[in-house]
Amino acid sequence: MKDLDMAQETRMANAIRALAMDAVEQAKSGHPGMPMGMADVATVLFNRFMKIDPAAPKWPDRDRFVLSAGHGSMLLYALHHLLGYADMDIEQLKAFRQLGARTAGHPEYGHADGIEMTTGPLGQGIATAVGMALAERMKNARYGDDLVDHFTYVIAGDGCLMEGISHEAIDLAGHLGLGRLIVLWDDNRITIDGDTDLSTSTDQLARFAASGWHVQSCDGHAPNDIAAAIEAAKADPRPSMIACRTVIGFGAPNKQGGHDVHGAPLGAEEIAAARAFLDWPHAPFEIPSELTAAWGRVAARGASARANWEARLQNHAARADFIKAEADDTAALPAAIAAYKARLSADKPKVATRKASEMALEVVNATLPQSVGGSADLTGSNLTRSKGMVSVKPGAFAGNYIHYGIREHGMAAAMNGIALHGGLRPYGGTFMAFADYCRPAIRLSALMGVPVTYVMTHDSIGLGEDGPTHQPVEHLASLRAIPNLNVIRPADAVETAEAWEIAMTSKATPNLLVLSRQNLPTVRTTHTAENLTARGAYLLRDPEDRQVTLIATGSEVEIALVAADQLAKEGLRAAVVSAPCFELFAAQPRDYVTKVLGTAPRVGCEAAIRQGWGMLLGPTDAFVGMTGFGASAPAPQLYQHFNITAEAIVSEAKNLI
Ligand SMILES: Cc1ncc(C[n+]2csc(CCOP(=O)(O)OP(=O)(O)O)c2C)c(N)n1
Repeated sequence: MKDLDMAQETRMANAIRALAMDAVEQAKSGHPGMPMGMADVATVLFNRFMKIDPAAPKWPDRDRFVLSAGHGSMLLYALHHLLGYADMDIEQLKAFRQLGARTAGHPEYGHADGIEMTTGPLGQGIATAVGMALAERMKNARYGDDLVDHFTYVIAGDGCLMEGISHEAIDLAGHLGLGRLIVLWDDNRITIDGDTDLSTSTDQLARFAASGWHVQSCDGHAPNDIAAAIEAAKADPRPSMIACRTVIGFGAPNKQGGHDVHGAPLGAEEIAAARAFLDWPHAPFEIPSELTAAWGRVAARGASARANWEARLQNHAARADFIKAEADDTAALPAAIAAYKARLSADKPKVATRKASEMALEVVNATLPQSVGGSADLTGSNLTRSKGMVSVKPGAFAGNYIHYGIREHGMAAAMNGIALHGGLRPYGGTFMAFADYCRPAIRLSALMGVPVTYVMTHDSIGLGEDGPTHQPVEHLASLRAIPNLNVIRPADAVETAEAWEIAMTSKATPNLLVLSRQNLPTVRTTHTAENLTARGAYLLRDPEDRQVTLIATGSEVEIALVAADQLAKEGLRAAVVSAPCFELFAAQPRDYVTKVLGTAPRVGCEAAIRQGWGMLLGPTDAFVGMTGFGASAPAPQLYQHFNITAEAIVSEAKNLI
């Protein structure tokens, strides 16, 4: 960069330091240490490299910046204020961590423009950034350098690198050779408890290098050193990690370098000392116009890059396709699924819902070019790969199927990153029992409201001989406990098709499909154009003047129907409700819910624990399900052994009538 005013760049960094210490002081809570320590690195990154336009925060070809060390949120808010994001005025910084402010304790996706993801749970940022960098290469393979050509930068701390998820992420990025991913590690050798030598002695550079990364170290307070490292990182074809040696809380003369500056306000005395040390005479929250202008030049550089990009898009042969994918246009899917459903109701296949899912994916993937599949090394079991899908491989990103390896957590975070990047819609599979391995990333999908689809097969004791380690029992309850997550457990091929329609048209809610290993008959033998699964629960059998209501999900709907037949033989009238998605049912109008549930006593049936059935069953209603872990045996024997049978339902029903 020509004519770079080095002294001014230092003052630009000090503006971040001042805003961070003043905002934390005002809030009387927060973390000044990390923003003050990384202020020089962040300033060099944004001042000399970042391609962003605060006036168009969603511009598709912008560089992505992920603050993986989310506790240092004031670094991001200070940057956004200085860069001139319209929604980050000084009042927002004064209201740091207060109700209704955009400046939440940790950066939250959707709260303010330019926040690329929610961070705070350490390790999620770096792992999500892998998905963003992968999406960039996949879109680049589709549209070329003219439309897709950007970097993903991450600031990560010791905490992010200690978390297990970082291993999965680093391994995957190194294998795929995601050269557009650059991680700036805040190597300050401090965590909350004290020095890092209390708890780690890993050679991080060697670790990253072993996974195929390009690694360097720099002095995190020497701007030209930082810049040279970023230049070299950009030039290298491998993903890059730069260990930035920093002093936590740099600028607070008596506290810097120690863990006390990590997560508490500096206090008035130390702030005064810092002002003197940094030669920062300005009042709290006051930025001299010279520095506002300097930061403004970063935004101006981005605006001109965007204008050039817009011009290229205007004349590009793939313009319409690109715009459609960016908008995540799913308008064609409902009609395609409706036609497919009609065929299913006529054909009445008896297939596992994981197989039905594979069949539905033929329709989904033929209709939505933005769909990107994958599995955590269980493709043949999850049945996530429809015909004609092409594997993504190192150096070959034109495909649409990702082999995430045995990295469930890394997969889930990467899918968040792909969805957040935009232009692609990810789904990925594993065994339902291993939903626990990716739960923190599923929770973030829900919190951020990104429409990732989780394909969780082998959903109960119905998987049989693999035994209790693989048989989910409590997972449905624990996943249903996550707000803004649709947990959908379809009963047959028709409901599975409907579940896929919900998942792939969903805009701000992740969906988790819970699918059986064992074959299930088609219960929806009469075609309905309406997506009944979207109702959450509906009457599958509705006799006049019912005496009992049997409610079941997934593979247990078949059992409930047999039970209703047995009751009918004894002259007893049982309604049967299929309830594939409790969350969607809870969102229905009250009169619909009342109509479905009726006033007769109810028996619930699900091969899982009862927890979570509170909306469907009252205290005097009955439940046929599991109360503990499963066992290793063929599935039919397990259903008998655990008494999840039509006879058990009949007996409970008769007790209640
Ligand atoms: C998964 C997770 N575990 C624990 C925490 C709580 N926590 C926040 S910051 C932090 C220490 C992180 O140390 P480091 O990354 O070195 O940050 P620095 O002290 O340099 O700011 C911890 C344990 C968290 N946010 N996320």
